[in-house]
Amino acid sequence: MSDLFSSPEWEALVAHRPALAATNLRKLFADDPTRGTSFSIETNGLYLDYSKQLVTAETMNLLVAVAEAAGVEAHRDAMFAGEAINNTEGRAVLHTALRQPAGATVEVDGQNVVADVQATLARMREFAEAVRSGSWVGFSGEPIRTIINIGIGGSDLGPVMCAQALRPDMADGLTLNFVSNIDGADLAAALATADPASTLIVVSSKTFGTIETLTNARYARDWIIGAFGDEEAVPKHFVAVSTNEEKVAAFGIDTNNMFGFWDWVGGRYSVDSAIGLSLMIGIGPEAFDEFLAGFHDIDEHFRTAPLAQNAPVIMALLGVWYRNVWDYRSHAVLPYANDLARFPAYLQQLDMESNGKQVTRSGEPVAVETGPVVWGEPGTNGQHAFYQLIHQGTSVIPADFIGFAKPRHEYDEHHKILLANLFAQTEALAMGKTADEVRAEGVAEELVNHKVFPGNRPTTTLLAESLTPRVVGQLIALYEHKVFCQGVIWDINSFDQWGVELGKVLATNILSELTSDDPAAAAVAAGHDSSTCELIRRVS
Ligand code: G6Q
Repeated sequence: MSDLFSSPEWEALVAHRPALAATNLRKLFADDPTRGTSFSIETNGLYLDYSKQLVTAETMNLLVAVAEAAGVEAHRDAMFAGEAINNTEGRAVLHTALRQPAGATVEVDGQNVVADVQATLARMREFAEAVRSGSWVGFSGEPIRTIINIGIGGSDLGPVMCAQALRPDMADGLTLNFVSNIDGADLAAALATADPASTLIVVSSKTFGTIETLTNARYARDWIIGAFGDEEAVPKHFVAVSTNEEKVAAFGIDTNNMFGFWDWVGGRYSVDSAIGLSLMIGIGPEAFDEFLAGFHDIDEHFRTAPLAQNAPVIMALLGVWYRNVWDYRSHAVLPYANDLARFPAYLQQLDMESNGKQVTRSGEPVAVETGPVVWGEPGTNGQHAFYQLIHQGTSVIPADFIGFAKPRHEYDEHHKILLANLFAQTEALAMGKTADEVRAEGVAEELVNHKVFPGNRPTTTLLAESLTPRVVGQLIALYEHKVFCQGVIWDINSFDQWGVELGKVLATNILSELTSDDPAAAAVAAGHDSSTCELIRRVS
């Protein structure tokens, strides 16, 4: 077990809490007129304002000392160097190699993986251009108008989130749809609006063994074959993205139409690999290159900036401060950009699948609490829904607000109202409203307590110029590295996900019962608990 949590650095951090409990954000701002700028960092056009966090300069020094004691820098360097830091799966963790510029060198087992990455990117670009230009045609000679990406989890959430975030970059006349759920309603909805003659199905699955994806892909294949009455149509309407050539071939997709990646790319870290193929077709290879460049901007910042001026490190440390020292259990991400509607869901997987762990890297019980519940919705919608609890509820919920100086639409007035709301929310959360201030407004005494805002509720504001492909790449990398640093401090493996296995195994068993002649009897015979037996009986 890590001895970080009995180290002087950790003890000093914990002992520091009363100093912050004795003050508040109002006082901290009143005492230091420069606070708004001194607790901020700017990197590659991203501005991170953490002045509305419950920290002082001393807090930050203590937190950075914890990061140093945890060996964040050495772990970071090991990840970038391709060491097998995913110890429970014996793998390197090299999503950073996916966005290295051509010509860079990162070796895994003596092989320069950047050259492999660039070779795949070149094939993806060529294919994406062929589809976009109409030179790739379907079986009956029609150009492709609809792309359906079939994948789930890490093979869906990244492309779907980015496709929405980058709506203004989407090619005219191309529709991108995503099918993930094994609920047939998902596939039915996508196929209902698509014309097989002009539809390309991208089957995205790292393992090519995921039941949801393979079932959806199988039915989509039948849909294509049924439309043309000819199996020969499949190669013109199906491509695969996978690491598993054998299974792709066994499924019936020509491996010439397969785009590969590698076991050192985790599913939730794979949107910048060939898993981004549907996105690349939608936004074009140049915009996809910009997207990758955004990741690389933050990789370089993370790799080289001192810990105290390192944006993902600071975000990680603030999370540790609240999760472990203040016992705040959830973390909200609130983008003030409607096109980032799926960003919280994307981060949910990135953060909760990575850091929702109960044992250390060596398998001992963790010494402290690990990942928080991550959630969120775009502003201003959330303001009319759940912000009440963030302002006046009994739980303190640290939040990241994300905003953009310039919109990518023509409605400037809308954008000013949006930004005004963003800034108003973080100010209200920090400063609150005292009973005296409420009374001074002439509020009746019996309503005063109802109208008090406690304030002192911590937020970070992330501001960028505009929601471009490059900025989307930057934002993802920022959170990837934040999650990484927290995993190092908590001494957990952020790159495995054993917690998703048990449900998959039980579902396979229950499926065989549900498809038997007598599901209720089969469930009893299998020895399920009485609740599960009754539920199975009711649907059979
Ligand atoms: C991500 C997870 C998981 C995975 C899906 C899909 O880190 O491993 O979400 O991406 O289960 O897996 P396949 O891509 O293998 O179908």
